[in-house]
Amino acid sequence: MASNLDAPTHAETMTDFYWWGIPTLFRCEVEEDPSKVDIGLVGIPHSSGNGITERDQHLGPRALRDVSMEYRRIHREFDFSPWDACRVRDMADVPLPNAMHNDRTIKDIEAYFKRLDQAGTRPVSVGGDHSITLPVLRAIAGRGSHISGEPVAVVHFDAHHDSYGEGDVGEEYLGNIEWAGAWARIMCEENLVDPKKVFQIGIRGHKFAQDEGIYSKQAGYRIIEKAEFDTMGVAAVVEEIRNRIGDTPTYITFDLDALDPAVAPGVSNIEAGYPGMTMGQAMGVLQGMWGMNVIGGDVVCIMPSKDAPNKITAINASVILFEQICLIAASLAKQNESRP
Ligand SMILES: [Mn+2]
Repeated sequence: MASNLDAPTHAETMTDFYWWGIPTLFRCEVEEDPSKVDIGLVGIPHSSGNGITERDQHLGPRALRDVSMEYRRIHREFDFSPWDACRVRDMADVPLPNAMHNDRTIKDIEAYFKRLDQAGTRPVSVGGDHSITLPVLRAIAGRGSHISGEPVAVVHFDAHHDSYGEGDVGEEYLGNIEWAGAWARIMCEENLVDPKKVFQIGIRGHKFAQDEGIYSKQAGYRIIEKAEFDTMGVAAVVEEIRNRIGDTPTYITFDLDALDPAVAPGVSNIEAGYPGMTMGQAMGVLQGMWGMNVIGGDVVCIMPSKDAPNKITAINASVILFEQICLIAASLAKQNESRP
């Protein structure tokens, strides 16, 4: 019988093929030790923060590990490879032993991200429902955090405000306090953000309540509803983001329902009735943020079980994650250059 002792290994031969081997986010190496990671790609398979709309949001990280394998790219617009600029690693999933209990899980997620904050590892998370953004911000934003040390700016893409509370939808949602529609209020109540530097972009659809979004308005968030976005155009939106935020540490959170259902059908709270963002509009804003001090990001609310057969929602989610990774890598590269 012929010996196959000299047969090549997977690591030696096949790593460039997206369809081969064990899927990781963007084909990155797996590394759970934050001290060895500059940008940590983290799965947060959580769905009890929005438990009655669609529950399969916890399947998001698995879907993105599959689809993003094919999207390990070099940025065409900026001729930039984030993979060469810094250590981008797949840090696997946040352990969620209380997954069925949202408010306990929010604490588990925060504890996990505090380890990243201590190490200075900037996170890019794959949700999960939108309740995951609050515990990430509690770890990396506001006074006492290592990564920012001050209230941060937030660029929030969404069809919905997610700042719901007493004035509109109610503070508690079927027994959950820190549910997927409350994070954008609580982040301000806890001084994790500078409300004048919070953008809510892409809000659309008929209202849930007469005063829907009242917290956002009273807090002073800059709300750019989709209708206003369409009047302003991408360049004006970018200009306003850059002017208002400047060098303030900035977090990007992207609910895929900000996109039009035609390009993102697999989302948990599909918003029909007014056209959502095109990928061109979303990419225009994200690429317009090049050079800003981006400290982290997430993409949330993907529903793999409702995606189209060609997985277009997951593919577009990969593209948005790639932009976030590039923005953070470029910001880290800039920081290293300016260091004496
Ligand atoms: Mn939403």
